[in-house]
Amino acid sequence: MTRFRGATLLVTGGAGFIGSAVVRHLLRDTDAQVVNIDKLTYAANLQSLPGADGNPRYRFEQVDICNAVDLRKLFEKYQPDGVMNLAAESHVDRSIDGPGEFIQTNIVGTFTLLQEALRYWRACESNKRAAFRFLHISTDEVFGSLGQEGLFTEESSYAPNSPYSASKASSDHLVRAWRETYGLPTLVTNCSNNYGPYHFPEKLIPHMIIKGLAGEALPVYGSGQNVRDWLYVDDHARALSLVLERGRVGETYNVGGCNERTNLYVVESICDLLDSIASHGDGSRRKLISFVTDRPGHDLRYAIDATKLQTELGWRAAETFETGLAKTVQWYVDEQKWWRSILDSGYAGNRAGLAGTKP
Ligand code: NAD
Ligand code: TDX
Repeated sequence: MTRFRGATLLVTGGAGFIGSAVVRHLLRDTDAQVVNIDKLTYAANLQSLPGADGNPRYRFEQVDICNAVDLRKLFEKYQPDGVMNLAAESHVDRSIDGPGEFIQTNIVGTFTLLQEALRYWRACESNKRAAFRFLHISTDEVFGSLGQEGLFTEESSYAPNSPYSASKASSDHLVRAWRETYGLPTLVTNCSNNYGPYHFPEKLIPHMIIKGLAGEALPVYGSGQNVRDWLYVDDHARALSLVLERGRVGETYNVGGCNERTNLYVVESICDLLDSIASHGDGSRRKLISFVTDRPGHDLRYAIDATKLQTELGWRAAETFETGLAKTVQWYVDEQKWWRSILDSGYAGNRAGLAGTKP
């Protein structure tokens, strides 16, 4: 292993779903020194980083990315070679009920992090300044909704529809502006829906696995015909370290696994996998599917063209949707301690996001 040898990377949001996959990947597959900066919101879980604490290449700092003073101290203390910004409020339904936190963390937090990175970067000696990278992790939701045809490319225009995606679009624009105006060496990735182990149970796939295991109703929004393009989280983590290492400064890269599926297909697949792994003696779990009120402003379809990442950086997804989903369902069956502790600490799995329903 020689990747990132001698390099220190600040990873914000490293106790979240994708951030923890990035931290696990960096510790397992590279030589990087990793500093996990996380405020520890409801979505964070340090149990998602087994073994990290004992690793001499790992440090944890409980810091809010909106806090400039604290961030400045971290830049001074660690003298990083790169920043990967994954700290965010990430759940669309929560953004409908309470957008304020999304504006704070996703926009003000990214702004604050950019300012402190810029201040630090300007003071670096020339070799360090030339090698420094700021990678901002974003979503395909900034492009809005596709119709039945077409794919999002790096040239797609921004048209965010939810408070969440609007806050992410805003942060992407800030990152671009800090590059164009101040020369900060930034890159942006826009990825499709992730799934895999350590995913907070409010999101579609873990929500359905946990409800399905309990034999409870499986709430599919609207007709279930909305399409998402699913990517196994470890494939995303590998893409991010590649872009940080070899991506061209100032560029954006789309990340996706060519796995378009309707929500109904996803939920039916989970039912079938659960039936085969953990039969509950009451017939197929497909009977539990229940169509409920649609999400306000529900985007119809997302689909990513990842050609640029594949041809420029040689990235390929290792998992298909079928292999990744089977692994994921098995993980939730085996690792019940991880998600039961989230339920025990008060997460009730109730429906969110109806506040925006139009009159
Ligand atoms: P997550 O909600 O699981 O984790 C977010 C993490 O950020 C948590 O650990 C939380 O404590 C931390 N955090 C929140 N506010 C913070 C703050 N002010 N300061 C410091 N830490 C803070 O989110 P995720 O699914 O891992 O998403 C990570 C990033 O990837 C986000 O930027 C998201 O927009 C983007 N993304 C997610 C997906 C997906 O499918 N989950 C897809 C594409 C892009
Ligand atoms: O109970 C549910 N029933 C249902 O039908 C839930 C929780 C979701 N859905 C639908 C809504 C979406 O069409 O499933 C789809 C996926 O929903 P989420 O898991 O909430 O993800 P999504 O809104 O697509 O956003 C996710 O992918 C892009 C992440 O949460 C974002 O952070 C990321 O940017």
